[in-house]
Amino acid sequence: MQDIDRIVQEARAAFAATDNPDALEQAKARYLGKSGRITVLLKELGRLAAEEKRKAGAAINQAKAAVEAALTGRREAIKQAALSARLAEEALDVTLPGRGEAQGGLHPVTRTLERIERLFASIGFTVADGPEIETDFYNFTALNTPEDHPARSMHDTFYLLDEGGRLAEGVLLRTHTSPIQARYMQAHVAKYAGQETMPEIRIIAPGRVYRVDSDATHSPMFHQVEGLWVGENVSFADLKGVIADFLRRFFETDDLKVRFRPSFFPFTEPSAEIDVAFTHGAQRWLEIAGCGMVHPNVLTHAGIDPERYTGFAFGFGPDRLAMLRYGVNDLRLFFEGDLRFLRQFV
Ligand code: 2NM
Repeated sequence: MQDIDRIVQEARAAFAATDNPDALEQAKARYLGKSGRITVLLKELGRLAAEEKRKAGAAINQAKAAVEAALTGRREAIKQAALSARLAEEALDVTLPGRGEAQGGLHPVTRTLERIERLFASIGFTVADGPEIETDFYNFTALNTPEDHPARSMHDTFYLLDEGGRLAEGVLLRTHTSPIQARYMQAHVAKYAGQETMPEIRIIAPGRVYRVDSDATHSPMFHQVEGLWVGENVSFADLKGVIADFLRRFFETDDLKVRFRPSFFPFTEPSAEIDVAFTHGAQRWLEIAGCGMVHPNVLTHAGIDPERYTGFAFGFGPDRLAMLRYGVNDLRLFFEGDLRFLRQFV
C-alpha cells in the first residue's frame, strides 16, 4: 500500500512538472497507459487470493481515481495559463488616445491656379484643357514654331519611346499649354462653321508642362497658365488692360507697376515680356509672363481669318507666382512632397 501512495504522489509531481498539453499526456501514459504503473498493478491483481484481491483492488482503484483527478486538474490549469498568456499578449489598451483624422489641404500651386482661374473667370474667361502627351503638330507646327527651332531639340523636350523602345514618332510631352489653345481654336471654328460670325474666344489654359531643365528655379515638370482672347477688334491695348488689371488683383496692390518689354515668341507678333516692380529697399523688375498678339500664321492654322479676327495671348508661370506670393526661394520644394513644407500653406 505504501507503494501505491508513492505512485500517486509521483504522478502528482510529474503532472505538476509539465507546462504544456503534450508533456502532460506523456506523463499520463507513464501511469495510466497500457503499461503504465497503475495499469500494471491492476493486471497483477489476478495473481492474488480472493480476499487480498478485493482489498488491493479497492486501494488501486482509489489511487487510479486520484491520479485521474490530478490529471484533470493539471489539464485545466495548463489551459487557463495558456489563455491568460494570450490575453496578456493581445491586450488592448482602450484608454489610448485615437490617432485622429489627418487633415488634408490643397497644394500651394493648386491654390495659386485656383486664384488665377477665379480672377479670369470674373472677366468672362472659361477654363480649357488638353492632353499632356501632345503631337508635334499641336505643340509646335500649329504654333508657328519652325522645324529647326531649338525648343524642338532632344536637349529641351521630352520625347517618348514606343513599346519596342524606339523613339515614338510625332509625339512628345507638351512643353507649354499653348497646344490647348491651338486645339480649342480649331474646335471653335468647326463648331461655328457656316455661320456669319464666330463668337469670341476667351479661355485660359492651365496645366502641367515638361522641359529638360532642373535647378533651383527650374523643374522638369512645371505649370503654366496661358490665356487667349480672339475676336473682332481685339487689340494690344486690351491685352495691356487685362494683364495689368489681373496682376494688380493677384498681388492685391492697386498701384503695382507693370512694364511691357519687347520680346519674341514664334506664336505672337508683336511679343512682349511682362515685368512687375517689387520694392525691397531698392526697386527690382521681375519678369512674370510673356504675351503678344496671336501670329497670323497661328490663326490661319486654326482656320481663323487673320484679316477679320485678331487676338492676344499670354503665358504665366503659376509656380513662379506661388513662389512670389508665399516667399519660397526654391521651386523644387513644391514638387518634393515633403509634408513639413506643404503643411505651411494649408
Ligand atoms: C506665352 C507668351 C506669348 C501663347 C500663344 C498662344 C496661342 F495658342 F494662341 F498661339 N497661346 N499662348 C503665348 C504667347 C504664350 O507664354 C509665355
